[in-house]
Amino acid sequence: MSILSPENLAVLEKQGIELPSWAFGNSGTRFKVFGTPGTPRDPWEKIADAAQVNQYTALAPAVALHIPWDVVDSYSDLRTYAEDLGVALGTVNSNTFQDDDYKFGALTHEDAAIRRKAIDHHLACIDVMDATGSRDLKIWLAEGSNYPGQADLRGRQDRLQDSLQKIYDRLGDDQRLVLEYKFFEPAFYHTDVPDWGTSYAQVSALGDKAMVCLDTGHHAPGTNIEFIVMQLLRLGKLGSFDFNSRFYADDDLIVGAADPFQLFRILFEVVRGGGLNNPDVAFMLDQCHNVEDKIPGQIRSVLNVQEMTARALLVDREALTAAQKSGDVLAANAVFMDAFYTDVRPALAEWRESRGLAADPMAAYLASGYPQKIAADRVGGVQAGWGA
Ligand code: PSV
Ligand code: MN
Ligand code: MN
Repeated sequence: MSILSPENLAVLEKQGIELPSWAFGNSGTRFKVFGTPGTPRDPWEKIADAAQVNQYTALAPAVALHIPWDVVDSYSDLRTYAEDLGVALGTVNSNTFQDDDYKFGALTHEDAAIRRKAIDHHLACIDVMDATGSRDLKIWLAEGSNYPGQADLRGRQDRLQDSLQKIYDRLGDDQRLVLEYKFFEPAFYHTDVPDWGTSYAQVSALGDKAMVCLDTGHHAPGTNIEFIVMQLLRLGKLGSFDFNSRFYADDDLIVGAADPFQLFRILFEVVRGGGLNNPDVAFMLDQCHNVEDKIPGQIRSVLNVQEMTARALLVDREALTAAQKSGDVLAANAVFMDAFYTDVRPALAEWRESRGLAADPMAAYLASGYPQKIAADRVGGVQAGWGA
């Protein structure tokens, strides 16, 4: 008998993780961008590659777009193209960090004309969402200051609220705004949305259609991220995850690669807090593949999330609660660790086969001929966007 119960398999079957279009482009550090043969040359090819990930894993039913990195003439054509390949167009990410006008801020800028330009960009993103059928507008702001005294911290917070309100007011009934926080970078002294508390305060003032986006790589080292997950779920304001992993800063490495136990702890709080397969909580990746191939990198990522979700589902919640209530510290910890140390990979492979999928999605993709085909067909792949 499988170690995964029919109930747990039914939960896993519903899991969907949105892929970032930019994961399929070339990316790198400020030192060098290494190209990969077969890198997509346009948004259409990024979506075709994302569909491969879904084809072999049945885990990645949507692709997030980034505007203007993914600008096309017709978003409804792009939507049809994606749907024909079995994926939906997901979150639309705005970009106010690559324009000279935004050197000293966008939604927080002192100059009303620059704020207006940044607001209009977000309204244009919502137009894109109308055409793609996307629900979420994700806002990450590269705004802040480098030197004490450089900026009016309070004034910027007030202007941010005002700008966000104007964007929020344009959302359709079924659309949402998710505000992503990050504690540093590109600014180094202060950041205008540095933490979950600031994001929570800002989105709470907007209304029910505004939520917090938690990017796992956007916290100071040592932060207890699962506590934040618990708190945001408790408050009903966890709108989405950007999953990735990090050793040092915002490394954007494959989720679960740097600290699998942290991913387990996060997913346990998701399960415990009712966030799994909850339509209000979007699971997304936000990663870049600098040295590894992109499609296999995304396959590895979604499988990591699936494996760790399966382990989180294995926690014996009854035994855990009993140990917690009786103050049995070591028994409680043992129940938790037992699930973490359980290797679910053979059971997942067997289950995949029972659903007509390859037991080993990575091997199946590598044997499919697709990597060779795109390497031969595509010349001059694009950068992910950061260097663009
Ligand atoms: C920058 O840190 C960032 O990685 C944010 O996490 C966004 O989600 C992403 O870029 C795309 O704009
Ligand atoms: Mn992110
Ligand atoms: Mn980031």
